Amino acid sequence: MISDKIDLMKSKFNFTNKEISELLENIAAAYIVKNEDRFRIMAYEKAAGTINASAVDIKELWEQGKLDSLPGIGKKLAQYIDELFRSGKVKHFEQVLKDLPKALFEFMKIPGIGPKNAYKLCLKLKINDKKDSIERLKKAAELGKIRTIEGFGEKSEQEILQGIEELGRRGKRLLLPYALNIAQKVLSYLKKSSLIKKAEILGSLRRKAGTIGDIDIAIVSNKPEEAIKWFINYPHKIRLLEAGLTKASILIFDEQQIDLRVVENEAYGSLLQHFTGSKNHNIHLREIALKKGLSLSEYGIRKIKDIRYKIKDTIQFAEEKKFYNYLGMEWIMPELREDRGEIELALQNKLPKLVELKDIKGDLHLHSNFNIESSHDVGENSMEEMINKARLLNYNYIAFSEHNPSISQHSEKEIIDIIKRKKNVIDKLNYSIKNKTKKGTQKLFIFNSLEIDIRPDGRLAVPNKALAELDFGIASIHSSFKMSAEEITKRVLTAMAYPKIKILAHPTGRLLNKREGYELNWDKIFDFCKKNNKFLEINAYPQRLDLPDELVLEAIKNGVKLVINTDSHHLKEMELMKYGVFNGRRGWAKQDDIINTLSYNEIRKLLI
Ligand code: DGT
Ligand code: CA
Ligand code: CA
Ligand code: ZN
Repeated sequence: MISDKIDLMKSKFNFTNKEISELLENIAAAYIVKNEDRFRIMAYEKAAGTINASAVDIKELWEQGKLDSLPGIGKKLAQYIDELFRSGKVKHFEQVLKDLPKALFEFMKIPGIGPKNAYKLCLKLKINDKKDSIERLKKAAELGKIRTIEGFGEKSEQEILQGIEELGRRGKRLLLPYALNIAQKVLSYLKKSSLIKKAEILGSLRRKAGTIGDIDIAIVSNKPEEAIKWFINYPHKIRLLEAGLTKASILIFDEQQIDLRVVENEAYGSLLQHFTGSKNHNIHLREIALKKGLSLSEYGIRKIKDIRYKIKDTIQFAEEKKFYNYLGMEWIMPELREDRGEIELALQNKLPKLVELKDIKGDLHLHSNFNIESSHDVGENSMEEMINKARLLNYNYIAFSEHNPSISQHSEKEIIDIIKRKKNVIDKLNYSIKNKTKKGTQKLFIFNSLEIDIRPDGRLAVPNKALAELDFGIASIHSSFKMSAEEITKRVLTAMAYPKIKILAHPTGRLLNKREGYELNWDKIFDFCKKNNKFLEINAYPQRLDLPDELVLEAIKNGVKLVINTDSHHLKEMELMKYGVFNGRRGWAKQDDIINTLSYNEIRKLLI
């Protein structure tokens, strides 16, 4: 094992998670262009996704010799990453990439352009270099050159222009777990100094948004200048952006910006409020304050009529709660501060009590390594291992929801046989768990489920006879995204009308920083779910967070019940549940909006 050899290694090469993830994605793309084996391509895509969403620094894992603890990183890949940190490059990767234009990998970043089309564009437009490649592509589109390329039309030309625009808007935003990890490290560094009495994460990170622009931190210190000095000496700093008397900004190794504010304890509450945002929440709050003749700032609340204004006249708040109370409202949970109606409710003391991680009693979307032949995207751990993990998480129930066997590679009979075999295995597991569980200890129940592809026409990718073997089914879309909203809505509703299907997984298909979801007619979907007892998933996987929080709120307002699942393909991923809970909270989900807060007996009635 490589882990023995590389113990306590140090590398002079500073590859960030993002860079490694991009490199692996490029390899996957190169393999797609070269029509390589599907499974190999998927392995690279999966690894890239894992690294991108990882809360832990890959370099740190490598230093500790623990690369193989990452989901989706097999032995071969671990060796390549090892080579990368030792020598700054991977010979095999260079081989794979050497005859491909660099511009290809730039074009791939444009939403809606896949590797094959990107490659075609490079060849036909004769764009090779990375530099200016996007501008040149944009020019070509504007001049109507793209529609003349075989396989492209006026419509795709327009889509490319839109995609380029979106790429510009998107910028680089961090996924929540990664940003949280960085912020916590900075926080613990800050807390090491006796100059710093309190420290807290603010901004979008405190609001638990799915992606984070920059990291904001507030501290309390009686010696602000010295505290700032300590901050800007953070070991991972690569550049100082600004340092003043009460604030400073630095860039750290991944080009990530960290903004720091310092106050004395008496004004800490106002500062927290101000820099938690969101901007829209604060704007609305200011309007309300104005009507009361008050003006808000990071220093506190001031009565406007007081023309002899000096800082002294500002009412300071050490506690954030008191700040909200002064405005006649209850304290608002940071996740709610998006100006979606939370201020109105706070004024009436009617904010919802949001769901919490401890309310979650099970996970209904798990992929074990159960051998469903030729299914894509198989999990890495055995059912037994996942069951043990579920016990550690104190769950009452889980569902194994592997992907359906591929219909192109199996006869109906074979598919039915595989599903029957899985049912047998789960029956046995349930039986043995029941016998082994000691009296008085928590029982764990296992549902026999399946994640079933919704085909382009809405039919499910398994025969009805196989469906009959399941406790319930989860439907989801994994291909043929490009349809009109009406078509895709009809497609989804056709699938959900199967009595066995209870859950629609990752309902929009979005991948953060990568692709927008498909649009559905949500009124129709919500209406259907409510009338027919079907449930929409909040997929907790950090790159998905799907349903998005805005839609969680809409779903709940329409009386639709949701389920928060991790979609784990590895033991470790079962710990990602909290990100789904954050996302649910941002969409105002209460405990009774989420079905996997129910007891086993209650949820069983809903699903079977
Ligand atoms: P991000 O960093 O893009 O993920 O989003 P935020 O919400 O963290 O935004 P950021 O870092 O620009 O600012 C942090 C909070 O500070 C923001 O939510 C609202 C508040 N804030 C107070 N004054 C201002 C201001 O003048 N401009 C902006 N943009 N925000 C302000
Ligand atoms: Ca921020
Ligand atoms: Ca900021
Ligand atoms: Zn899945």
